[in-house]
Amino acid sequence: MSFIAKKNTATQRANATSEERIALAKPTLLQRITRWLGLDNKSSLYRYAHDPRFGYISESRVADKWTKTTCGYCSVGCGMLVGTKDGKPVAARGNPDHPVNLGKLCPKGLSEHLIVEAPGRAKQPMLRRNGRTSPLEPVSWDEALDVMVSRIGSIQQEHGRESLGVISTGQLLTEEFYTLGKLVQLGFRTSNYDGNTTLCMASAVSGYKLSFGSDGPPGAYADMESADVVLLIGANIADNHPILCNRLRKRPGQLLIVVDPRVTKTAMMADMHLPVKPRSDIALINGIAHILLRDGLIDRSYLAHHADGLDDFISFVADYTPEAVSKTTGLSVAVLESVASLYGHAKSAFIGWTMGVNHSTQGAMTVAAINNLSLLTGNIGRPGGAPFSITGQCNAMGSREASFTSSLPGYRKFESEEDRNQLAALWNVAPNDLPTRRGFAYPDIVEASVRGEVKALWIIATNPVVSFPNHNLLKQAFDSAEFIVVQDGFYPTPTMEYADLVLPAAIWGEKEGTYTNSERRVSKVNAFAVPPGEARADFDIFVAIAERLGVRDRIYPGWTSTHDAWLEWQRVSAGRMCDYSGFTWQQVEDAGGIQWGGERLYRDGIFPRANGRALLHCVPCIPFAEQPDAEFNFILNTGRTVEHWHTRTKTGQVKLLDAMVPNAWLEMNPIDAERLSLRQHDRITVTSRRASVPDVELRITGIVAPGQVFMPFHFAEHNSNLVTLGDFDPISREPNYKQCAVRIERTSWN
Ligand SMILES: Nc1nc2c(c(=O)[nH]1)N[C@H]1C(S)=C(S)[C@@H](COP(=O)(O)OP(=O)(O)OC[C@H]3O[C@@H](n4cnc5c(=O)[nH]c(N)nc54)[C@H](O)[C@@H]3O)O[C@H]1N2
Ligand SMILES: Nc1nc2c(c(=O)[nH]1)N[C@H]1C(S)=C(S)[C@@H](COP(=O)(O)OP(=O)(O)OC[C@H]3O[C@@H](n4cnc5c(=O)[nH]c(N)nc54)[C@H](O)[C@@H]3O)O[C@H]1N2
Ligand code: SF4
Ligand SMILES: [Mo]
Repeated sequence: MSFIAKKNTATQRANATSEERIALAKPTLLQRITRWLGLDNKSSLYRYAHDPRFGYISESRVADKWTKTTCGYCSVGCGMLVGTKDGKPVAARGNPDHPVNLGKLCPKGLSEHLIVEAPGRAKQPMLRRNGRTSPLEPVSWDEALDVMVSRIGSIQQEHGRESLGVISTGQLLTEEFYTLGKLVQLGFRTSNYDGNTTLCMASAVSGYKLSFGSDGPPGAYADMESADVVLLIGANIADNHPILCNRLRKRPGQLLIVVDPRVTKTAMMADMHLPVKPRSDIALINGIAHILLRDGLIDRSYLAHHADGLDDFISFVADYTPEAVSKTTGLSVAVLESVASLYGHAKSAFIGWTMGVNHSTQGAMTVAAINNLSLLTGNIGRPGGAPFSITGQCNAMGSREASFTSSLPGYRKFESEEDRNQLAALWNVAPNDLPTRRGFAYPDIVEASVRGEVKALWIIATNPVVSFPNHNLLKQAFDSAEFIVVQDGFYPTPTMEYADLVLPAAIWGEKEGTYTNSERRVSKVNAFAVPPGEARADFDIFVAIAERLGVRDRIYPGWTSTHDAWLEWQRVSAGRMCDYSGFTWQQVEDAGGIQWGGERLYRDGIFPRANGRALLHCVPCIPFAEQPDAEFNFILNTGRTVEHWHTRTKTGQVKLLDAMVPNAWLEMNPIDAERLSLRQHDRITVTSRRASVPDVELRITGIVAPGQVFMPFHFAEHNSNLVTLGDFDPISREPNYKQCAVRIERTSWN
């Protein structure tokens, strides 16, 4: 290049086009470095980095505008900056000023901007004109909404209002949950409204209510950071809440104890890993309580002032001797003694849990048992001491607080006349317009549809064909429903196979409002892109439906944006535990999120039960229902991996993530593989009493113990929920996703 530049005359340079002029010019230092690094447009590295097949477009990271927002994947609630260039999203970065993540993001967050322009977005309403066997055809919004309102209207007229079931999510804005709740309650007037949060956090909600009288995670991430001992039970944060790992070990001498049947990445980080037998956690917790009582490691003064039930509890846990608990859990007596001693002597102890606890027919009671430990040692309401449910989805908290899943808005109780009267007054409706008890929970909506009681389903931002347990039952429910609407940001999704009508929705990045994370922190979510095609924000869809139902002015007076919903939600939540009235959108954005209830709840030891005291529960450890036997000799555990989000409608479209984990696998211990003469990467079939999943890749690994296998639930093509069990917690109605009996064989193709 420099040679050419020298040879050219001044005239040549003067006549050259601007591009030629650049070529003729002597390369700048920057250009030379660029070429040396292989980043100029002739190098193979450059070509690779600009080939859309690889999904990595390096040049495009140079943004001309950065928008502050909150990550739309998990409940950690990381603050981020999304860079756009000429209006197109090109980069995502952690917001260094956000208190949750201080500039860090995990791989999903770092690539989240790529989902907005992914090819698989839903762009227009689609309708089947002649029953489920006819194709989905594009229709106008007017026709789509007219069909929806008239079909649901005639079904409700014939079979009653409760024949409509609504299944929503933990992934909308709080403002949208509030808006949807009003529509379901006062517009469609059905109480059969629940969501995927029952597949997820319902056990934590029920467990908190059992122990403390109300939902509401008592602790905060700061407690995880400052605790002497952090006990994580059935929570694999290294994969599923990666940025929370930054809180650990900041404090010198902090001990991390992880309870998980698998040697997860989180277990690998731990000072002590307790590889308990599946579902023996209650025995472990009761066993720790037994030792604490025996050794006088309890906080008698806290218990005397703030908790009931100690005498019954003492006699109940007498049977949970270290020897008995050792048998049930598979842990040695020495390990049990040492864990109890570490927990009991800690100045502050934090217990975090997630789906290894909640996904069980004893989920709610396991949560109550965890709360027992915190109460016994006074580890609640003070720095470092907390029982703490680590939430799942970005706004599962908002759905719990603002919608009607397990309570009326603002954690008001259906069964409380005072709560109903208060809400009716705020809404300017008659008190008897509000139901006196909650409707069907998600699995009960499904079962009611199988029975023919629920005839119309409206499914919003969830993908049950992949995520609901025991798929056969769900299929029966969908087959017998007369009319199914699926409202989703992507198209097609597996659930849309059953949809009569598809409503295309805007997603994260295209909407403005708030999410609330695991530690009750309300964070601002901002738009940096416009929805593709004719997709509309869920809020706008709800308002348009209200308009057609003729209730818009009554339920959304003067509302034009999610901010109007926010303002009303502030009034409705005022004075409640989840009080949003003290801060504005702007304040939330400026502060990088504000925690309702302050940093931690129950600082004064007063609990929202009738007498103000918490309650210790006697929780027996019951073996799980489907134990392995000669025919189905493995226990199947299901869960997640860091690269993928749930049913992969989002991460499946991010090539960088999808290429890392492109297909499902099954983990099996080398001892079992040898016994079955199976080799690494063999294709195997997983069979339970309900169904088979063929052609899954085998991973032989010590991550799982002998007799146990693990499979991710992310893959529609290898759907683990064909084989999982349709058993639900009697209190929370949460599914038992983590244990069922299966057999494993090499896939045969004849
Ligand atoms: N990358 C990624 N992150 C996510 C998600 C995602 O899909 N992908 N989803 C989000 C959501 S909605 C949720 S709910 C969370 C879930 O986050 P986690 O609960 O961490 O996820 P899981 O992998 O379902 O299950 C956690 C662990 O429970 C263990 N377990 C199974 N049985 C038992 C048992 O009997 N006792 C004990 N103690 N442990 C057991 C499993 O071995 C597994 O390691 O993650 C959130 N974050
Ligand atoms: N076997 C097994 N099954 C499980 C679990 C397990 O551990 N094991 N975990 C369970 C748990 S904890 C959970 S939370 C569930 C999750 O299960 P799902 O809720 O079914 O999972 P997602 O893939 O997150 O589905 C969300 C859907 O909403 C769409 N979407 C995203 N954003 C928007 C939006 O803004 N508006 C609209 N309208 N749509 C949007 C997405 O495209 C996607 O189709 O799975 C449960 N299923
Ligand atoms: S940890 Fe969760 S909130 Fe943070 S970047 Fe990753 S997915 Fe997003
Ligand atoms: Mo979840």
